[in-house]
Amino acid sequence: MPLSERVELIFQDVVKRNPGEVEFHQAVKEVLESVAPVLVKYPEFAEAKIIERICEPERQTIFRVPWVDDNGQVQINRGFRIQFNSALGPYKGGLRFHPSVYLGIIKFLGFEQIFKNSLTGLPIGGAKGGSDFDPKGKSNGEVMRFCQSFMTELYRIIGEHTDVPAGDIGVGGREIGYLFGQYRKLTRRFDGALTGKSLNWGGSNLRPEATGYGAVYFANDMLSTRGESVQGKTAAVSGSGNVAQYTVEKLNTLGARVVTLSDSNGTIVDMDGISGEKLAWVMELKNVRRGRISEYANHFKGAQYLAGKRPWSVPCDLAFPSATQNEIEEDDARQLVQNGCYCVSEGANMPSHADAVEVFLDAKILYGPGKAANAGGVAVSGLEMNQNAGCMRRSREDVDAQLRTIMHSIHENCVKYGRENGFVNYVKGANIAGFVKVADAMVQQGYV
Ligand code: NDP
Ligand code: 2IT
Repeated sequence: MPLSERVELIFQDVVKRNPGEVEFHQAVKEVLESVAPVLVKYPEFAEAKIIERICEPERQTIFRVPWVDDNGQVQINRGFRIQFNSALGPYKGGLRFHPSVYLGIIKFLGFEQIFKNSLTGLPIGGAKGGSDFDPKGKSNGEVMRFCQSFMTELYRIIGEHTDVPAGDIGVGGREIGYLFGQYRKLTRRFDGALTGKSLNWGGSNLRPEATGYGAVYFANDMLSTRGESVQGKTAAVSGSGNVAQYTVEKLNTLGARVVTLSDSNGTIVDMDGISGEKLAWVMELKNVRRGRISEYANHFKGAQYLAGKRPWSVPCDLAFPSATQNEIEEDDARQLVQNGCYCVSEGANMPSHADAVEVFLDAKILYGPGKAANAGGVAVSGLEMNQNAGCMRRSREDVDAQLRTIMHSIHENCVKYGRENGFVNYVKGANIAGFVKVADAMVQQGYV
């Protein structure tokens, strides 16, 4: 049977075994399409059934999370941890708290994480977890009680050498604090079983900044292949959370002009640029007051609010999708390209729909997929694990230098595996480079 037919059958089996999990199917399809053509070079992968095994999580845990709200009512959420692949190291990946969370979302994120973590060059496997809990509008007390209940199950399956969760959508410094407190109480251990911790109790310098900074470093590396940089360019950023904020900060520092931010209700457009003092205001709005981005347009005259809209109709040179999956659809991608956007660096995980990816690749723009462009976050988490294990802390400068080196080497690997007649297909490059390393490790470790 021709190889592509075999891979297609494996994919059909994945769909059958994981019914309704459309985001997971989307993530698997993209990776299999990239790696299928190179599999002829690696007959040992077929013999060891690497593709079949890599699509099946090593372990999946689903649990009940009961908690009591401020009115004394019992609430019940569902918790997940998908420990997808540990061939390269302990499971590693974030926790997402968002009402849209279900098995298919956590599985797609865990699957992507395998290849992303492999690309960082650090010894970390792939996992993801979370809950359908919605932190929006909840008091600190409610968030704390939820986190404590969540950890009361999770602590059994995590640990510094086993599985090391971190943040993602809806899980930032506050949530990691409550989760770590409960972990420490239940286990009587103070160790690096979570990353994204606060600086004064085991966190790493630059972890909050790492994903956003990394996505900008990756854009700069892509632009350098055309003798350019982000300096002087106009950028559209989506989202207004952790990744978006530090993407804007780094773009400002490097001399770009950021004209948009958004949340799930709409987009703000500020053609003068969301610079220094305005960004500080956004950080206070989102991280302290936990307000909505629409308030920006009331506060800063000259800015506009596009209710219910995404940023992609605003003309830009560079786009940094930093909110959520499938936030760029085919029409959005066409509009971006038509308006002159020629570099997309994904801070979010799988923000471009498969049809949108096709548009970017057909237009031969610089398109950096999430598993490469946003790997800076987990890379600095890996450095946090390393610092915790050695009971030491690296300086901001040291971590930043390592982050740049890691992003640079991810870029080099994408170019190495993704070059096609003078064009770099970063999707293919990231998927193949990430996959081959994990597959080799799986072959060497036997059928487990
Ligand atoms: P935050 O919770 O800090 O911010 C999320 C932002 O995205 C908010 O502005 C939120 O708006 C918006 N958003 C969330 N869901 C949706 C939706 N369904 N539609 C539109 N907007 C939405 O999360 P992060 O910044 O940490 O994460 C953003 C993205 O980056 C995610 O895809 C995440 O997986 C990815 N990522 C994060 C890393 C990290 O280190 N934190 C590392 C690598 C990738 P609203 O307030 O309206 O919900
Ligand atoms: O998607 C991601 O890479 C993250 N949310 C960060 C994971 C981590 O372990 O730091």
